[in-house]
Amino acid sequence: MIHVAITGAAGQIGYSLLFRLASGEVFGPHTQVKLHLLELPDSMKAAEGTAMELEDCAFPTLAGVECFDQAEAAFSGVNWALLVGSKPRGPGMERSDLIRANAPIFVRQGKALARAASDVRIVVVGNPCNTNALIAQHHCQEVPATRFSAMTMLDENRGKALLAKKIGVPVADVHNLVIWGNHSPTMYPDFENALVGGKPAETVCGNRPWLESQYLAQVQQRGAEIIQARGKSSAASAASACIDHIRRFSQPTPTGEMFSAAVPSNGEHYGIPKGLIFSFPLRTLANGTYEIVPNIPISAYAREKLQKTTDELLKEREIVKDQLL
Ligand code: NAX
Repeated sequence: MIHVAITGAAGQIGYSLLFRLASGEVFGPHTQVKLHLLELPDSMKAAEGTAMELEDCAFPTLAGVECFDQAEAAFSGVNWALLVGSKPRGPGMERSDLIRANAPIFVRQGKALARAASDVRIVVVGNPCNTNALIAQHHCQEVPATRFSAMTMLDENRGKALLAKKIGVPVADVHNLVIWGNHSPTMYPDFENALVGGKPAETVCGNRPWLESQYLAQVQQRGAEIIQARGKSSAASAASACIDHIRRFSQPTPTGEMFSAAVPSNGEHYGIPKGLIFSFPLRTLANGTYEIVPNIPISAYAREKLQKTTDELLKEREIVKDQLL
């Protein structure tokens, strides 16, 4: 039996995510899943409604759903904690305001995880997800740091889909599109190391100026483009990316492949300062751990992009330094 806690369960990502977790598509048709839904007291009714709908699906793999408004109770004995809930950016709010507003949530949830769970993997989706993960991990020293990650899989999926569409190939032909750094407009979708049908993406695309300008900007700004079109932020695609993220960490990565997620830097790869939650190329190993894929060629062009996103993460860490004591 796998226990999964989802924070912000009554939100729009929660509503897309929960049914897929319950259906057996993530943990397989022979694994029972118990869902722990965490919400703010004001949203408990909505969470309970979603729990009723989950039961009404009669998924054979769903062992039960419980709703909580206390983090420690929700995290008790969970194997996965998906930290989706966070404060949204209000009108006129700067990114630094958002960082500060969310920090206390992740201090509390980090501490609650330390008390309530041990064999757990934590995935932070709620924004600013890298820095929120940094805070939660800091307050949960009882769990190995490598169990914490923040989601950049949506950026990877967006980058693959946009590239496939431009070149006119199926998205399944695009591999190894690594997202480096922060889940923010400074992220770097590494088209220089991506492959299309086994060949360098740049060669197949044949249009470096497009890759450097429109492509990069479109991946980095895709979230804003969706908000403008839909009037709401990405939800089903974010939930889908979260499913991909869990799967990628649960199964050995095929030889020659890699995927993107933000994990704690151990200070040994690509010059990224130790401790930052930074999106790297990763590979899951047969024993269930992962490694940061070493020695990927980094051009001078890419180095400049990595530096920019690193600087932003260092600045974000500085903004929340009083929450990291
Ligand atoms: P919603 O506003 O629809 O839902 C958020 C839910 O979280 C609400 O129901 C709220 O009551 C709950 N919540 C707030 N604080 C909580 C707390 N302390 N404990 C438990 N629940 C709490 O947002 P939604 O569209 O679902 O997005 C959730 C988060 O994902 C946002 O921070 C959003 O920015 C972030 N995203 C992250 C992405 C990524 O790639 N990492 C992409 C999609 C999305 O933008």
